[in-house]
Amino acid sequence: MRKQKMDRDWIATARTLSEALPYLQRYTGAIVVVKFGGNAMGDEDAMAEFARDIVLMRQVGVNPVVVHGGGPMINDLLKRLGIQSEFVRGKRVTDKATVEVVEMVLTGLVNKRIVQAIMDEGGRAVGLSGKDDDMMVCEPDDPELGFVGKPVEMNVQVLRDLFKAGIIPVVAPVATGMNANETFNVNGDTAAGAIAGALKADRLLLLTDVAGVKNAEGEVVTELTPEDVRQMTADGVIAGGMIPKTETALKAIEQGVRAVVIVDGRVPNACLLELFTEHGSGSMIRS
Ligand code: X2W
Repeated sequence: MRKQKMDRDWIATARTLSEALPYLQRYTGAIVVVKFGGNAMGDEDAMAEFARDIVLMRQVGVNPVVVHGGGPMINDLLKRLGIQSEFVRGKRVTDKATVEVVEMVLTGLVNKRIVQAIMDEGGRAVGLSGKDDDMMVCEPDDPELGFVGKPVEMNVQVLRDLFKAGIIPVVAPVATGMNANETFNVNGDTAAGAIAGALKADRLLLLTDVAGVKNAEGEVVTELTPEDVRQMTADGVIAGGMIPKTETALKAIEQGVRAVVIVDGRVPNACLLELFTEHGSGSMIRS
């Protein structure tokens, strides 16, 4: 029903849409890889809001790829099965029993949940893992970590085929190896970086639960060059959990990704804020 009553600021809503036009035009046909971590998908509302943002991206001509994590969900099932698990330098030590659980949880439960959320918002999504069409082929990352993979060969044609069909690919970070019947557990950020690099994506958005990269004074830096990142890492200003993200960012930029943004996923509609407004969100790394 048409409403004449100004029960909320509809004029501002229309203005917001109008102001978005130059951004919408800029991103038409762009490839945007979004890493959606397990911590960000906790509640149903956050999942629905994320899915809606992704569907909106697709609707305005962007080619989004969702690469997800699911660390907390893997922890839950390992615990229920009585399997101990530990992390070394941010990566899960993955033995044979663990890699089976990782594959079940990521390619099953988590991947399908995201596909369903996107479908519920009126998009079209197809779930894949790095095994599908040999998209991501890995070598062991480090002998200490067992079946943790380092991507060494990427075949992303299947993603381009899905873009052409108007379908949003949702990728679980589980990969194949050089030998028959190998399965590797890949860190979600690493997988997103490798996919963005192989696609030479326009943007890689790493959704996190922190405000962004902070300087020595504790303030969020909104724009950094790879050189700034190297310097801040050498100075110990970038440390802990931020290191895998900034390392992923540097590598992706080397491979031809135009910009990587470490986005504060706790902010409502964080992806839209980053792509379609002047404001942006989090820290952007580019040359
Ligand atoms: C991760 C894969 C999932 C992931 C793991 O086993 O937890 C490695 O650590 P989040 O939610 O993005 O942390 N793999 C090797 O990255 O999940």
